[in-house]
Amino acid sequence: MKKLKIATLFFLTLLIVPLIAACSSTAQPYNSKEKIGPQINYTVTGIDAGAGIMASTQNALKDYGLEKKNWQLQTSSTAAMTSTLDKAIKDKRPIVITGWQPHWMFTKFPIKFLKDPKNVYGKEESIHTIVRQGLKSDMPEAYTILDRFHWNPTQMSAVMLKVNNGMDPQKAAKQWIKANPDRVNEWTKGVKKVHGKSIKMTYVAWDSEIASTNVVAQVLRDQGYKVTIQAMEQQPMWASVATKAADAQVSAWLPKTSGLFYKDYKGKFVDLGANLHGAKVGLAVPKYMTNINSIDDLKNK
Ligand code: PBE
Repeated sequence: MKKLKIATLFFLTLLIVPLIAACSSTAQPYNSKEKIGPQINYTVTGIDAGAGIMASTQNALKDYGLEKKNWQLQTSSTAAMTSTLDKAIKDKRPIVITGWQPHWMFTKFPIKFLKDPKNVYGKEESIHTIVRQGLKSDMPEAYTILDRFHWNPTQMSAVMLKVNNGMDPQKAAKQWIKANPDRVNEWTKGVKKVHGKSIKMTYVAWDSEIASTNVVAQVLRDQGYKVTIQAMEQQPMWASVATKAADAQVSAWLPKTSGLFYKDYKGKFVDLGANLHGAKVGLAVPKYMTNINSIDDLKNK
């Protein structure tokens, strides 16, 4: 019995020691005098595999010659990424993340976008509203509201922040609608009320899309619609509108981030144009990584 315990302990030690060693190589504070790659095991901390920013980052690793140097993109989730970022910043450790705006990560953490001289991520993006074909004639009231729906990054961030602080998204949407009657009135002015007609929206559970989808859904409810919203991966979301299984989505980041899906399903949906201007996507690092300012610096510094 005792022997068994000692043996177990011995093997556990064998397992744990290299684990600790592996961790400690990334647990050091950022050192601007050493190359950045080895300090973070050549890893970019990413989010869910289906996100456009993940595809763009794979392209960036190729185009900037980072893939050849064994840089890799780690898949996780927005929640896991922001929690890893939070811990890294508390210890002043180096980290490179996939970052985008609007998002509370840029208000909550001292981070900056890396310059993208090869323009892999594109400059500014807009978020578009995409509806199914035939919606205009089937549900003209909803179509008008969806067509008019637009807001700005500050307004979207306000809803996101409430949800990030733990509020239920539908409640956050209701509060925002109540506080912004003028903006909402721009979308609904003169539109006839309906009585319990069903409409379905699909979305991906990214913070920004949780905010926008819940606000639009609530405005449509206030108009008299019976609205269901369903979260799913990005590809099925596009397919749902293309096949008319869903009526609308407000989650198309263009021209680049959702660009592949836009191209794949072109002709099978109606693009109602931008509902938000001034979005941005790229790689980001904490501001204390003062000598890392461009994606090129990941290779050279
Ligand atoms: N995002 C947020 C998404 C779009 C919205 C930037 C994480 C993406 O596809 O990358």
